Amino acid sequence: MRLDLVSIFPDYFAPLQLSLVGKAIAAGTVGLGVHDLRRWTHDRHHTVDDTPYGGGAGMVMKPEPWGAALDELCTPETTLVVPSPSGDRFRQPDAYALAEAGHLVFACGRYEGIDARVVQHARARMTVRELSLGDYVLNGGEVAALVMIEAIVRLLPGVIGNPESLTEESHSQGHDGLLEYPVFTKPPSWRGLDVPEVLFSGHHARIAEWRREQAIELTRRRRPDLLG
Ligand code: 6GU
Repeated sequence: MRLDLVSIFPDYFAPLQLSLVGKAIAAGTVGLGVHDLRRWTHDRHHTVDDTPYGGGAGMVMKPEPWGAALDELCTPETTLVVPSPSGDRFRQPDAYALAEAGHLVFACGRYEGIDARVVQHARARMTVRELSLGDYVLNGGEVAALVMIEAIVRLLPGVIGNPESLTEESHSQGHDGLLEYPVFTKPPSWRGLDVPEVLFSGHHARIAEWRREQAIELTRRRRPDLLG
């Protein structure tokens, strides 16, 4: 997979060199390009924003630098991801769908957002997903892009050592969209707290049943919206 990230703060993406995503880049599973939007400005001050038509607080990102950046980086095969608090909610199925793409470009806006004509223009030329992490406001799309990239890249073939761990986790298909059951390791007793007896039984069916009960109970308590 090829990933191109456009931002006025390219340094935000330094952590992508760490851990699992960093290894995927080093191994060539992911090709990464990080681009400073100001490269596509031509004035002396490298201006990327201006006041909003219609008035109101804050600044809006100008369309010209974004248009030039996307013209250079995108093809009709690109999926353009635009992190935005007013986008569709990013969920695990979106991570799976985006992991199938050959080329993702993340357009990370700041201020009150990007002039709406940029997405309008791109929609006629490629697949565009405007995506939000949830119901809170970040200062820009960079941190949201980091979150989405981690969720996507870990699904690529060969990135996670044991692919079975993907099907056993919260929000996965193999777990029926339930939250994950609690997990334990040695020692069997720690600070007066004991690991549930059933996990020592070696009885795989009973363990699976206990884990499913725990997952359903946890989901009912914390995320009833996930239950049918
Ligand atoms: Cl994707 N962007 C910003 N700026 N704020 C957010 C968000 C995205 N998702 C939740 N809040």
